[in-house]
Amino acid sequence: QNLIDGLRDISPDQEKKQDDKYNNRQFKKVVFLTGAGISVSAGIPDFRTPGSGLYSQLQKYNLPYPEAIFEINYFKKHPEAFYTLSKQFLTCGSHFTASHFFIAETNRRNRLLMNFSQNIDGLELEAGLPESKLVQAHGHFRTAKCVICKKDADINQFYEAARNDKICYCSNEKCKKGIVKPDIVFFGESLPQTFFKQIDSLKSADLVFVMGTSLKVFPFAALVDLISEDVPIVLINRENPGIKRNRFLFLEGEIDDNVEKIMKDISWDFPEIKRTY
Ligand code: CNA
Repeated sequence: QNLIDGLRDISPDQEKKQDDKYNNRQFKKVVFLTGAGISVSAGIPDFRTPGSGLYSQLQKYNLPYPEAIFEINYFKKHPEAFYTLSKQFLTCGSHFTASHFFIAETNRRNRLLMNFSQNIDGLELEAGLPESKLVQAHGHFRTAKCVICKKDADINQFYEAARNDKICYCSNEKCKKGIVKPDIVFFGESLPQTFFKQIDSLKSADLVFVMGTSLKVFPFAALVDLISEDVPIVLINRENPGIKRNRFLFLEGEIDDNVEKIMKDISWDFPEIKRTY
């Protein structure tokens, strides 16, 4: 609880009285490490929750194994599976959740250093987070490229093709056969440069929230090991994916309930946000 108190707004007088240790200290360089769990209440399934997660719902795609739908070599041979899945994503018209709002609000109150997200939905931006404070480690759906010649493609043409159960091919006369893929990082592809450029910012974090992730995907999962032992971590998740350390608070259970409770406790106003379940 003392940890969360460090997010409260304090007067300049109180600020002077802070000590260098963590007692009575106001956090000003907060980092969020987030995953699919923070978007579940927006109606977007995560990967690994048994039953409701995407990996439990892929029978209709006839995949050799669930991860194949996001593997670059499989995509080059069988793009239909990913295109069909994207269609489902594109039509769900999701709204940001309490977690996205909390992250954006931390930034509006000048406490956010960076949000490293594994999510590709971009709901952080919808909640008002500027792109400069968001590292989408696994890419996004805002731009697209040809998988062969890497020429930029029009993302709207990808959307159009996906909606009409077609495949979008490269417009480059010399290429033509390359399939267009949104700039999402598939298994077998490297992460965007911004991920590696921003890793250093973790070293100056004074508080880290880990929310909605099973920490199974590397190198993202390794970010937790880069956080200095004296920097507190607050985990908000249904289960602990294996974080063990001294300065550690685990808020177990539904993410939105915990995030809303935190904001109430520290008197941050937040809008009513509809949950889809
Ligand atoms: P994951 O492996 O599916 O883990 C999700 C975690 O969130 C699990 O630990 C769940 O228990 C937890 N969780 C889910 N719902 C809740 C809830 N309501 N309250 C509390 N905890 C909850 O997903 P990760 O993000 O760890 O895996 C990384 C993958 C998922 C990345 O490559 C993403 O691109 C990919 N992904 C992203 C989205 C998206 O953009 N919204 C959706 C599905 C998958």
